[in-house]
Parts: sequence; C-alpha cells; structure tokens
Amino acid sequence: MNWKHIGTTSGLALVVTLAACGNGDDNGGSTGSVEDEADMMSQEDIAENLSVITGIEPGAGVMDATREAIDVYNIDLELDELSSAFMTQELATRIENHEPVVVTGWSPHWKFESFDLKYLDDPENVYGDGDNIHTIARLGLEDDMPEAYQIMDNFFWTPEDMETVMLDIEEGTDEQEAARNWINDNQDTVDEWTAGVEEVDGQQIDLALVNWDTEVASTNVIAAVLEDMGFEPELFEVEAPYMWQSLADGSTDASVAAWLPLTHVNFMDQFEDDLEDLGPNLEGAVIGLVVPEYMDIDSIDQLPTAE
Ligand code: PBE
Repeated sequence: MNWKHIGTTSGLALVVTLAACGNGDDNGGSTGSVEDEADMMSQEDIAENLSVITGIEPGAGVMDATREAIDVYNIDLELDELSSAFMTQELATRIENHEPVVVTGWSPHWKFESFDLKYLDDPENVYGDGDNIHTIARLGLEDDMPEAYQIMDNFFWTPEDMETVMLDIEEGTDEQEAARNWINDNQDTVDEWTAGVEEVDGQQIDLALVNWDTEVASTNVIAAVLEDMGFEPELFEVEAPYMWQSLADGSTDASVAAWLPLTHVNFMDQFEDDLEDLGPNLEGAVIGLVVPEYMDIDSIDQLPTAE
C-alpha cells in the first residue's frame, strides 16, 4: 500500500540531468569542471555577464539569508525568486553554455554530484556555520500518538544516507520506491528507530513537507517506516511558512524538515511556543551561495558590488 502525497510534484529534476549530461563539449565538459586555466572565467567577465542570483521559493530560509547577504555585501545583483526545480534547471543550462551563474545552494543536494560546484566563502558569516535538520511536531502528539512520536523522535540519519535517496529520485526512481530502496539497504538503522515501539492499526499521521529535494527524501523515508508500523501516512506539500503554521495550529502532526538554528530562524522565532522541537534528525547541513568551479572567484565579496 502507498501513502498519499497531497500537493504537486515535479519531474524537472530528471530533465536537468539529461540536459547536463548530453553534451561532451570542450568547455571542460558540461558539468562545470575545469581542465585548464583557459576554462576559468575572470572576475571581469563575471561582472559583465551576470545580473542575477538564481534563487528558489521566496519563503525559503536560504532566500532570507540571501536578501541579507545582498545587503551586507552590497551585492549588485537581483535575487530571482523561482523554485528549487527551476534553480537547478537554470544551473544546468548556464553550465552547459559556460556562462556565469550563482545560485542559492544547500547541502545535502544532488547538484554537487551532477556538477562541479563550490560554495563561495562568506567572511561576514551571513549563512552561519552549518545547520542541523530537526524533527518538529504539533503540541500534544506525544500524548495522542505515542508510537508515532517515539519513531519520529528516534529518526536520525546522515547526509550520505539522505544523498543516496535524493540521487535515486533525481535519476528517475519514484519517490516512494527510492525510500523503500534505502530502507531495504539500511534495515538495521531503521530497526533502531522502531525498537520497542508497538505497531498500530491504521492510524492516520499527517506529515508536512516543502518540495525541496532534501525534504522529499526524508519525508518519504519516515512515511515508509511509519507505514510499516501500521500507520497511514499522508504527506502535505506546502510552502515553507505554512509547514510551520500547520504544526502550530495542529492541522498537521509532524515534519522532518526544520533547518536550525539558522535557515529557519524566523519561523522558529514565530512558532516555537506552539510546537515541539524533537531535535536533529540529520547533522551537517549547509546553505550558501554556490557557483560552478570555472568561475574564478572564491568569496561572496568578489561578486559585483553596487557603487
Ligand atoms: N532549503 C532546503 C530550505 C531548507 C531545506 C535550504 C532550500 C530553506 O532554505 O528554507
């Protein structure tokens, strides 16, 4: 049986890979790799040909941080509000054409497997020193659904685990199947999350997620684990602010998609009294500005600045 996924999904990620792999030209390949110095794009060329930072959904934490970075570093680029799928598509196209491109990036993410990319240094530390991804729940979940609460609380994995699932999905595997593949290969880990927990009989659990590759991977894995324990998971795909709001008002039960302490600091400030933080389910997440290796800059303060 499969859990319900309420909301839209995107097939764009697959298109991106095909576009990115289809062309073995001599620009150092179309993955953005650099084979010799001539492939490097100078700071002047970048200033001349770059007018935007390619962003994602306006409500994402990495977008808040980027608006702040533009201010702090006085960056002379517009921030394009797109979506995660369009961001990776734009990245692929620009790399294919050996053009400058700077995106709002995060790790774990499959884009680092598909392209040769780097984070720009952040001397003013706008993007923080790394985040963890936390599990959050509505108030009262522990009393109402102790088994689900226990499993959600035990859920913990590594960036490599998450990347395995993301890459599987990005290569075209169905989200639920990718989650199952990972579980089949990591049954010992999953057994630790469910150790000592009683199975239930068809209890519905509503999980909120945003359509970011990271959260699609984690939410589908925890949904599959819950399903195996007798739950009927429903996945509610929402915009970032509503993910927090829906837990605070009790209209969903839990989420594994809270990036803290930095990325979602504004949401945490707003909603922390009305929900419960169950702590990290993954350690070592990162956000920042990301460019292809062939751009000959290393730091955010080398991006074009306003006079
Ligand atoms: N992200 C992925 C999210 C959190 C998960 C980095 C795009 C954000 O910026 O809010």
